[in-house]
Amino acid sequence: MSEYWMEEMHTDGYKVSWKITRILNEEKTPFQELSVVETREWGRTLVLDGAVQITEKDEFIYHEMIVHPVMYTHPRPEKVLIIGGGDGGTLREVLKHEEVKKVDMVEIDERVVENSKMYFPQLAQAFAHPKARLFIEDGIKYVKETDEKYDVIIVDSSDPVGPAVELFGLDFYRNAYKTLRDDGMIVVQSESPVFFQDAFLKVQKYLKEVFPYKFVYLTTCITYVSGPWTFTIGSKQYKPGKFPDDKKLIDGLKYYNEAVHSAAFALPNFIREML
Ligand code: AG3
Repeated sequence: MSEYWMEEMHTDGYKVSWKITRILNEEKTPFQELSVVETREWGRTLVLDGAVQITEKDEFIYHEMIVHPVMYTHPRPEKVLIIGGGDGGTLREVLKHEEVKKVDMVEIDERVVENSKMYFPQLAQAFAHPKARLFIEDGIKYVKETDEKYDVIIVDSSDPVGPAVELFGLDFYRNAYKTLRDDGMIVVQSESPVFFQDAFLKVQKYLKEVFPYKFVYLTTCITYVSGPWTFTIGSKQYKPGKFPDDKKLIDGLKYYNEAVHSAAFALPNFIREML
């Protein structure tokens, strides 16, 4: 029987191969190329424009780490906006916080949501939650035009190619600032500081320009094959260094805990020097 391998390019000189046991769907959406494949090592996997976004086996790391540090830092994150995140994983984690009253999610590509409902029901079930509202719309336009104000904005974008380019831009962060309450916080996935150094540096520069406080933290998203993966927080008031004394950790998380929270903000020298 022949073997099928999928290749993912990281740079012109570095790629990773994945053994595929089944192709479940391949389509061209109005915004990007989308495929869902069954991989030998990581289970079901969603790929957008050639870059792995989630695998069944390790999506919990990225989703817990993009959500919980900021949600535990803000004392009352009642109203949350998610930009992107069409698979539903970020929404699932946000809804674990009981103080949340309302989550609006703005995803540009309806096909990502539909594919998630079909192939990743354990993530997409979050869309049915009564506190969640989904808008199929451009997140750039949404923050520019909305009069709503949020406590927390989470930007769960893909790499800065295709539909995500402007989510790494100064105008977007300015509009996000305006869309936050006076003590609001934003967290953005800010890429690998090794493979996507330009994007990482751009996020640092712009968030510093727009927000009084900025913090970088790290995790290891195994299947982004990156070593450290970064998230960056822009904050109007609160500082995230340590897990708050007056909150209780959610039961059943697989990655995040009080110690991981503090440890994530420890940066190696080569990253510190980039800030
Ligand atoms: N968003 C970030 C994906 C970055 C992947 N990059 C890569 N493999 N080069 C993931 C969305 C999950 N909700």
